[in-house]
Amino acid sequence: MPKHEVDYSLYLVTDSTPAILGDADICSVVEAALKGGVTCVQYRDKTSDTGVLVSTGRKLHEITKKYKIPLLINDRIDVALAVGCEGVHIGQDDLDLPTARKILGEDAIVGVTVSNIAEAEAATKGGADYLGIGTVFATSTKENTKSIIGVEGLQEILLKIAAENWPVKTVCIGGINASNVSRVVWQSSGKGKSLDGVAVVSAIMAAKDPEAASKELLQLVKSPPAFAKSVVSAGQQKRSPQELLSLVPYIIKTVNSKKPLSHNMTNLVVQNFAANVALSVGASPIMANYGEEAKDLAKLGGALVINMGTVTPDGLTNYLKALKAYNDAGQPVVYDPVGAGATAVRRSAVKSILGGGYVDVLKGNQSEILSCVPGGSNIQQRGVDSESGNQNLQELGSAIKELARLRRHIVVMTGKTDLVTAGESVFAIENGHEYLGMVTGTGCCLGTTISAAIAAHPNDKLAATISAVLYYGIAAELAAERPDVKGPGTFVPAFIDELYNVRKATVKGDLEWLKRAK
Ligand code: 3NM
Ligand code: MG
Repeated sequence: MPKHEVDYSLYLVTDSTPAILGDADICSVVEAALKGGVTCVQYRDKTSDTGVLVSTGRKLHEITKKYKIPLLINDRIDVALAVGCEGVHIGQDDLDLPTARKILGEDAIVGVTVSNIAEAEAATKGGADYLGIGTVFATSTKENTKSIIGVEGLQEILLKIAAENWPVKTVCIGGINASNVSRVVWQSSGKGKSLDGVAVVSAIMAAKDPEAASKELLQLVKSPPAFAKSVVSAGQQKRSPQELLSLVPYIIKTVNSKKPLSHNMTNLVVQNFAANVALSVGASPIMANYGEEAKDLAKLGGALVINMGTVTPDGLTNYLKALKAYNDAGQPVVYDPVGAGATAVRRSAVKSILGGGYVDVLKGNQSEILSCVPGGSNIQQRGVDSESGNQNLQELGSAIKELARLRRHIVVMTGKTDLVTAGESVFAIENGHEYLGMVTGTGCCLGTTISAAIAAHPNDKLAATISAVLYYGIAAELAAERPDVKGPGTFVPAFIDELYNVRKATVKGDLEWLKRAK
């Protein structure tokens, strides 16, 4: 097979250590994997003597040839030459690429491990056929991996390859398994560039049934994750504010009739308030912080709110479990990165959550959202500028658009003007009242309100999110203007009343309140 026709979809890297291979026979495992659909094999053995490497390599090559699948040797050019297989895979600390190419010739496949853009550029320009990009997730398979780059680091490299139009194939490696592979492939792609495949060691080599494991992985590599079907479409983003506004009553009415589950993993301060807001907007709240419950709850057709206001190590583990459960079920998730930039713990939690799954809506105030920009935001770094807050709507709008495009989700940035975008237009909503900023938990409860709306409208999350923001802001105005409201304290119960009243009025067809939309 000419090397440009090689299919990298499911790339098996072998391991001969007892921890992974156990007492299985490497040739039998590889053959089973090939039966299951593995498309490329790398023989990687860091400890055996050269004689063993060559004899095992030859046996493996007999097998891979039967399946017309290329065999590559990790690191050892000499072994590859002795075996006469299709090529090698070299790491950054191995023999350099030009020398490997010179020894093996143009027809050989030479792949290179890279973990950043500079390495990717050097390998591509040096004539690598494919890049093994990693380490994506921490893995016990390889000791001393240099850097854990996450889905974000992987995507950064893929975006560069797309931008430069580099003619190189790509696979990712490190901690890839059946539970994350669809999501990683989907999330890492952007600007028309996707991975050509994934490389795995333990997910196949340590599997009880390597054939079945390979079959499953191959199918997952090629299928989008459950949540991908309801990502905001280009067409949905093109609608005018008027068109979206006309959908608001319908959205509120559907929440009312569907009574969707709003599963809140929220902070200690606002649990009670959030549950009452959920009830007022017509949702059915459950305040469940234990991740194990999420698998069952995700089947109930609701949405999850992850609010990391009082994050703990346990809490983070629970968020990640719940996030995965909702992603697997294709049910929507709102993420509220409370205090995102405030501490190292929170900055790291943001990374874990955004790298650990897909969130449909990211909602926070200006500094929280800017803390979610990979590598940090310019706007924030200028410091004093953040003082001017919402003055700079243009700049903030561009920042959140970029963020929304990168992660293909909706971003809601709250402030005096609330901004909502799915990556194309930025919608600005001016409703609300200063009392919202004077009582705790109103931001968190907006997350709950959005969760109710997107749970009821999973196929139009943009209109649902905008409706929720508008409804929430107007209910706050109506509450604040009531004669019985004298300040933030009396505002809270009035606000809960007005969320309820506005919903009931809408159901009856009374849309007077909506005239306040601005
Ligand atoms: N190379 P598993 S990570 C062989 O980052 C290898 O370059 C890596 O094993 C890199 O699929 C890795 O079991 C091990 O996590 C991957
Ligand atoms: Mg190496």
